[in-house]
Amino acid sequence: MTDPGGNFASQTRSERKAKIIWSRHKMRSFFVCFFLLAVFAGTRAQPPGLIANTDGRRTISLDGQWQTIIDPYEAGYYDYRYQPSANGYFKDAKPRTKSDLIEYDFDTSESLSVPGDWNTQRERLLFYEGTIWYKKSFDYQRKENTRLFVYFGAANYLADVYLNGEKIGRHEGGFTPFNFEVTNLVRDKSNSLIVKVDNQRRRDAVPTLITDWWNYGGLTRQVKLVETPASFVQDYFVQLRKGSHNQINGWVRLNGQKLSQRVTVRIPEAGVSKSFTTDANGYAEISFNANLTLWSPNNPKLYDVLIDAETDRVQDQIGFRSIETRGTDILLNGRPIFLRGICIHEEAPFRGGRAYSREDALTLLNWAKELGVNFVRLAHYPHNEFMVREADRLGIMVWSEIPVYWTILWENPATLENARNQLSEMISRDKNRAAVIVWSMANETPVGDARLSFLKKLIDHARSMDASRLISAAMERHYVDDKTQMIDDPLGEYLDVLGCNEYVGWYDGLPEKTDRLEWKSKYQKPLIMSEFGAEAPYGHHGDPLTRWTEEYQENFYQHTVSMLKRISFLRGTCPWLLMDFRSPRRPLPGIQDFHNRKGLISDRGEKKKAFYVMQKYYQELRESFEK
Ligand code: GCB
Repeated sequence: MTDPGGNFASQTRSERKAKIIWSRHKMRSFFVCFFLLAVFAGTRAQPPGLIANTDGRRTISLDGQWQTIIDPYEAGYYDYRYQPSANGYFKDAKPRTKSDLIEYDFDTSESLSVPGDWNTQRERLLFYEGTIWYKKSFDYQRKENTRLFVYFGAANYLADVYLNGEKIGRHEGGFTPFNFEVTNLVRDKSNSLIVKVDNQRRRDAVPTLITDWWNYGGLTRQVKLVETPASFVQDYFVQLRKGSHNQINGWVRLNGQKLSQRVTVRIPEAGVSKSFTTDANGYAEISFNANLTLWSPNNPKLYDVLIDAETDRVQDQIGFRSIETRGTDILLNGRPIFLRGICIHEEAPFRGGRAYSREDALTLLNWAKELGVNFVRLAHYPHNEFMVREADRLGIMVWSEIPVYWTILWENPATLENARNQLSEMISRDKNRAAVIVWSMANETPVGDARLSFLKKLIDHARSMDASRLISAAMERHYVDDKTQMIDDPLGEYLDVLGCNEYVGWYDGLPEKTDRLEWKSKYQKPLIMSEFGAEAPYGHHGDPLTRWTEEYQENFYQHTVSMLKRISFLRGTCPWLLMDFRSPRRPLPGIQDFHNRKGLISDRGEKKKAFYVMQKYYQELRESFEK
């Protein structure tokens, strides 16, 4: 488990500790360890954590083919007494004499593409859940006054990372980035970077054992080396203060030996140049006024923002907008809006498997635009950074969430810590993206005290990291009589915006059932109908009451849209969902074939009849809200 924003430091310490326990020379090692811990604790002014905006830095891509070993029994990790082995595959050993016994060889093993899930790269790995070892060799020209980090966009689910036989850290959570420093381990030639990736589902993990999406394993996002100066701008938060249209509030954090520096934040196009001095921890709060063109879907204005420290400079493109609620309204830049949304899974159009590229993001987001959206719900976990960056450029508002889904172990402190860490990493990566307006804490979680206390802690944590965005969660609702749906989940009290998933007309009755339904809420808050939908494979036809047909799905949408129009506090809709996706819970042969077919578009890009029902509704909404 990593600590919020501090994965490198804590892991290095604990891993060093673990290594010592396995060593034969216990006493000597103990003193070495004690010394290292003391030195480390002494010099660690603040946790290094995630490096922000790696695209704005000098990087070397490690994408491409990686050598891999499938290890279902974890023979490369545990010895035959189930103890961590000192000579695991991470040693990347080679026989030195003709008599040496070594039972693995990365270099003659098969390769896999990174980024990419393993399931869709080899037919026999489609259902594989377990460990695969990845190895990449690289040369590196070491430079004076330069630090080096290895950065992973994501690894699903548990990653143990080694460089040149030494463990550099562990990361848990399949959808958020992490980095480890390798400055002192890297060498000029033939570095061996090895990652053990394990996607075994666990009851105490986040997500837990059951989900309605494929458990794609592997190094699913980009891997790169990031170079920084010895003291560098590690992270920054540059956004409008909540409710303000011209006051920027935030902070800058440096990392390295020279922590106290003069830092200038510049927005040349807005004529802004403001200087601050970081404290002994490398931290400075920033606050200044700026006359800005605000970011909105109609004008997704991004400014070049430069953070100039004495020893480093980082450049980013940042938009500025305000987002708040008033009664049941959602206000963007002070004006009421309706969120015309669509849910999206991180599933690749056409080729299938995990989406990971800018092209994938653009295909999905442009389909969403064609539907008429100004909003997307990126379900059910943080998507890759391209999605959020492209949404920023295209003017699409984003709901981003963590995989606290269905049946989490609410009473387990380690599960809470894990969820909190994934939340930290999501916010940490995307906090400067104007497109992101909602952080969502959970999806369809059951009402109960332990769950409420768990989610309240996540909400407090999200607000402490970012007070400027709206907090939501996709909740359930219930019947108070056969014509009334009630939203009164106690969680609603702590949210800014209510999210609600409903499937009346699919899991609950036939589409006509929606005609008689009224909706009530205990809260004077805006509602986003965060899911509703019905399944139909593209091209499967029949009459409007025959399941699995495009006509049924169309009928479902027609009735649902009429119902939605009657909900006075509704301020957003996110049908489930843009594109069909793979799911282990959907075996029906000839119809699902292990896909959830609730997409308005098939995984081949074909638009189903229901697409046009939503498109028409969004056209009407746009006209009425923008007149
Ligand atoms: C839900 C879940 C979503 C499922 C969907 C369905 O409520 O939030 O993950 O895929 O229903 O299709 O049943």
